[in-house]
Amino acid sequence: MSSIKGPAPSTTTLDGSPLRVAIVHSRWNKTVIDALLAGTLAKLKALGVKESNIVIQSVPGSFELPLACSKVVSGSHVQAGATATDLLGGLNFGASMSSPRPSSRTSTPAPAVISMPSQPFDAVIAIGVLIKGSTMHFEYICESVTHALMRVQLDTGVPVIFGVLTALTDDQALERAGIGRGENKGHNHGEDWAAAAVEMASHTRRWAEGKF
Ligand code: RBF
Repeated sequence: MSSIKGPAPSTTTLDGSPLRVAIVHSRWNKTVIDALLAGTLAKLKALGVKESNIVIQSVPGSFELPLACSKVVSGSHVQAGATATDLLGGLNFGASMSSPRPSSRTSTPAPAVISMPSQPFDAVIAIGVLIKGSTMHFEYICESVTHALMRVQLDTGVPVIFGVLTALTDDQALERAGIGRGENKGHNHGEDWAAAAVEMASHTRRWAEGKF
């Protein structure tokens, strides 16, 4: 019998073309992270999100995700409100999918006119992979990260998509990234996270305008 699990398709058409999305991912369990990141990116683009409107940042582990998401959201508001002349050479979320630009300065910095994105992030996708080990770390990190990511989205009003796998075994994690070692490759949940980001970002924009 086929599984009854998983999200039903959205009842609204998903259009990512006006949206700006941040992906914040951890680097623990990199093989799985890389697959999830690829699935997320492919789906975001398939839903119309422009490459120039996707920003990717990484942090060491899942425990770092909530603060990073919070700062990325607030930084994007600073960026959107900033003038085009960046005398300080500061925030650089405009680097999009390429490598971050070094923020080093000479002693007499010339005013650099750069094109600053005028739009804060409409959604943030937090991606991490927690795999249970022999100590209590797994439980503590899962619990605190889950609660904190929820807090970030409620505090900022910007959807934070919960792309954190909490797997009991390596195989569980691999299957949820679509790269299972057995016959069943599983499903890449990154695709669902991208769709959730576009849907929640669109809803949030509409609801904020009092449109239902
Ligand atoms: N981070 C993850 O993203 N996934 C893990 O499975 C994971 N397991 C950890 C296990 C131990 C014993 C420790 C000490 C850390 C682990 N971390 C893991 C890293 C954690 O999220 C964080 O980056 C570090 O604790 C530094 O704050």
